[in-house]
Amino acid sequence: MPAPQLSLATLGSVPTAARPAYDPRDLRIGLVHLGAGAFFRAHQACYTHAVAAAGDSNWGIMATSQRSPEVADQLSAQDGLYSVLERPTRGAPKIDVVGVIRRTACAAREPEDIVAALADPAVHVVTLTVTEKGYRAVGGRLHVDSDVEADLLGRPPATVVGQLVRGLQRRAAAGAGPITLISCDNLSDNGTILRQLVRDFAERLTGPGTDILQDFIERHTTFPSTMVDRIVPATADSDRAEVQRLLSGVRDDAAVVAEPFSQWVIADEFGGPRPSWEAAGAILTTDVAGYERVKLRLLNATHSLIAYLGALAGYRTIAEALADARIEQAARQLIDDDQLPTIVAPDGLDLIDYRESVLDRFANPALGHRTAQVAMDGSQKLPQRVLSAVRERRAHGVVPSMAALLVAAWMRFLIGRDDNGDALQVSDPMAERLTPMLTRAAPDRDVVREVFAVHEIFGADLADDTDLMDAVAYWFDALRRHGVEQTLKGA
Ligand code: CS2
Repeated sequence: MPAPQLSLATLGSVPTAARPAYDPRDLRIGLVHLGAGAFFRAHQACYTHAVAAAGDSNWGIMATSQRSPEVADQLSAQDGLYSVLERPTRGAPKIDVVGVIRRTACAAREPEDIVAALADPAVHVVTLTVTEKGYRAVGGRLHVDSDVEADLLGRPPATVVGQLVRGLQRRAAAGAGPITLISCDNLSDNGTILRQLVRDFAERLTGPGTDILQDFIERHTTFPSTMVDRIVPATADSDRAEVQRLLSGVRDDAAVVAEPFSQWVIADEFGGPRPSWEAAGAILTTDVAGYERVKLRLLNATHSLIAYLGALAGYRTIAEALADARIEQAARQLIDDDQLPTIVAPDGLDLIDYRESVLDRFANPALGHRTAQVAMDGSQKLPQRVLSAVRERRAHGVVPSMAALLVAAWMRFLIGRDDNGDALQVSDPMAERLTPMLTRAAPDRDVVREVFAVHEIFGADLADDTDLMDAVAYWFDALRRHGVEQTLKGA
């Protein structure tokens, strides 16, 4: 007999301790989320779950996936229910069924539903986890590619910014009240960037109602910046099997895995009502930029370095890579020598404790977080994780050596073979453009110069920085010729 699948009908069969402390049917939709992947389910949705458990039934979520109908369909087959499997470094995992997702849609299939939901007077907040590339930003401005162009011409919107602006347009016309749009992606100053992109799109629209829209964006829409933090590896079959065991035999196709740690810092700039996320530990503050910078430069940059070096050296997971003393040493050096000097700690945050807690979290072997997962989309991640700090060091005349190693390791990774010659899983929206540059037979300095000329990643300033390019070329050559182990031995 096939195992029963998680749904409202089978919820009674899962252990009481795992069930939500509220009846999901009682929740009204007050929130729309774009990008219903694992990170959202293990992060923002958990904060809203705690708000519902505290008795506030105004924040049911309409969760929308951008391209993948499977995500929306999987969740809707389970009445929006899914579980979060929390895996500590040691000891037993913990499981919770979350019931705050009350509706689902896929933007590629039901774009109209999203636009309509944004105009619903009961909806007050929109959150987004659409990954760095989902914003289509270059240098903080909207990159008007053919998809954005088509959205501007008025088709049902296929881009994230298109969906938001068409929704705001409908909301403005309907007089549905103020709204708050919250980017929860790892971009620095994500709220300011989102506002700029929304403005860029809206300013290109012509025709009746465009001044009403622009006025609505300026006066009734807010864009708080946020810092989000929780390690969420892709769910593996073995995780689903464990979930089924912990749910007393009930199968969950939408389960997600996460570490116990979770942090959410949000700028307190809401246009209308909001869930009391602080009851679940979120920090509402005026200094998000400080936290964002710490997180992107210390956690994410180091994560990327471990991922590229680890993948090249043949390690499957972040924890395995970090257990290699040379890789750990490089990670510590990146933090101490190159990134920490660019950081002013937000009040009350001890940066040394922060560094140690980050390395401890990375070392959690129970997560099985793959190096290939963190290595994805490097062209979109490196600018805010490392290149912004590089610029600051260069302004002080310093060539940050470990940051140069990170850039070189990313380039070496894009070649697509590890140090043993085995194929790597490369996934990057710019790979098609970059890989041919990296694989051509040419001196390392020329290869690095050509890659640095890609302004979308390096800007115009770094493209002229010969000392920095020399440092990157040195590491790139060493990694190519000697591999990670030998290169780090000499570091
Ligand atoms: C990681 C992040 O995949 C990546 O690039 O660095 O997803 C990281 O796990 C999270 O930002 C942690 O909050």
